[in-house]
Amino acid sequence: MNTLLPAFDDPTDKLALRFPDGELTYAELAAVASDLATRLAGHGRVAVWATSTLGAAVGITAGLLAGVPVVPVNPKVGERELAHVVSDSAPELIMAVPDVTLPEALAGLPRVDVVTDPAGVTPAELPAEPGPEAPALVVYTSGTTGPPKGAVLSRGAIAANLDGLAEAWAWTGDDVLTHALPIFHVHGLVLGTVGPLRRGGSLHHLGAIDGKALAAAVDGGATLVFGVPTHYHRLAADLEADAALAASVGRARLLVSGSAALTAVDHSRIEKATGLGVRERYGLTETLIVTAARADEPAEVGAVGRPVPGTEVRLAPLPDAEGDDEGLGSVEVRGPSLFSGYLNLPEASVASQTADGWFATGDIARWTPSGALAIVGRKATDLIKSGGYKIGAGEIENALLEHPDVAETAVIGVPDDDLGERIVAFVVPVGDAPEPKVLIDHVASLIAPHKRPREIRYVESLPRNAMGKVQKKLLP
Ligand code: MLC
Ligand code: AMP
Repeated sequence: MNTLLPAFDDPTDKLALRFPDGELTYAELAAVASDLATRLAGHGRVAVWATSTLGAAVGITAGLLAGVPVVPVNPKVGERELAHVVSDSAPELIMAVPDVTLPEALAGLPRVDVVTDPAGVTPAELPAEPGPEAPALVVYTSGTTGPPKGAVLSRGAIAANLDGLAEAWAWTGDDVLTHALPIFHVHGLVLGTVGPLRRGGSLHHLGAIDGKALAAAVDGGATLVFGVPTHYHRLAADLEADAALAASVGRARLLVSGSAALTAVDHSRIEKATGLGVRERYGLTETLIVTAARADEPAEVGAVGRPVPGTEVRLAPLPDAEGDDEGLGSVEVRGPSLFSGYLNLPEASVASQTADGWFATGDIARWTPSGALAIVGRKATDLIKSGGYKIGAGEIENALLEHPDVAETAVIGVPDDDLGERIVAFVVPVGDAPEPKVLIDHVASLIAPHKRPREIRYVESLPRNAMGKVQKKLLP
């Protein structure tokens, strides 16, 4: 039996994956993915060009069935970041759909075309499944400094987390999940793609967030909706403008938000439009999902639910806790869903743990009277969450400093109704200030478009303390 994806032992004609470019039943997916898996077996790590397409999802499924760790690559990633991901993860091949042109940095890798047409493909025998400690995925995530780190997620961690969430959300093989999340990060990949496949249910990927498409998906049988707060913010506007769409979405069983904080305003807009209270869940790439609001309890605005079954959460006292901060602590996590470490970074892996072996998230929270966790902030000012993406200020500053017109820069996140935080770069130009778009495009092409500043503010100097360190708190 495949312990990670048991539905592939005896695949049925039930729908497994539907993307804007095509769909496959379990029997069809088992055929194309097992055929591909035979070509992956025995490799160290394999990469997938992770567009929001059926082909990318087939590639990921094939890697998991082959027991070979998969590195999902953000297809929008810029040249500098891509070069880092490729050299750090050293994939032995790249899977992509046949008609796509891959960037230069991937040209040296053997390319394996992902076939999504099951016609004429016979299911192949799968290689022996590795144990639960074997790596399943390497997902790149930003830190405060340096390039993104590859978090290694084991098969057992993924299985344990998805089973805990299944308990919290009564998530079964009868559920049809719908979302518009990218499938190269934990949210859209582990929860949003491996999740339904582990349950033996269906995924209906929307491609992009849009109220009409979501309403149609729910009308077509979707029961469960996942999204980042920016998705719900945009959805709220669509649903307020069209009562029929709102009524359709309201027929879903459960709306779930995560990856960043959902504002109370958007929570109530969605509830008013659909009659459904959005359940929040909280997690990190390194820990997978830590807490989740349960389906059988009412949604609690501003709280992210209870620990996922199997996961332990504690709040460590803050060093400078004051009277006002009573009850606040930094979130630490222990349990079977934790990552196995950062690829090639043993010191950073050790540094992420407390002396007694808990993972220190860097988030600050308190318990609510009902026993749920409420996230109130994070320790690092140099981490920005924009649109649900975690972005290190240092990555952007380094990219900007590579531009000849930039003498000094400091990057911060400022509150934004749509993105949660908006990236703003304060720049001291070398001479005449270039058009902001020049610097914005420079960052987008070097690292990734979602890491580009939305705004450049030119200043004559940056506020610094006596040691010469930039005082970001003094930036407007
Ligand atoms: C814009 N674009 C550019 C550009 N400006 N491309 C190149 N150069 C430029 N200068 C492109 C973008 O790539 C994008 O393409 C399109 O134009 C619109 O850009 P955008 O405005 O930046 O996108 P936006 O609509 O703001 O994105 C919002 C969003 C996105 C919500 C869709 O932020 C998103 O997908 N967020 C999900 C993040 C996520 O999954 N996080 C989970 C992390 S795991 P295109 O084609 O992309 O539209 C985690 C753990 C947990 O956190 O708990 O879950
Ligand atoms: P990532 O590294 O992309 O996995 O992002 C993890 C971070 O996202 C966490 O440390 C939190 O700061 C944030 N996060 C995830 N879910 C939530 C949530 N529901 N509410 C607030 N913050 C969240």
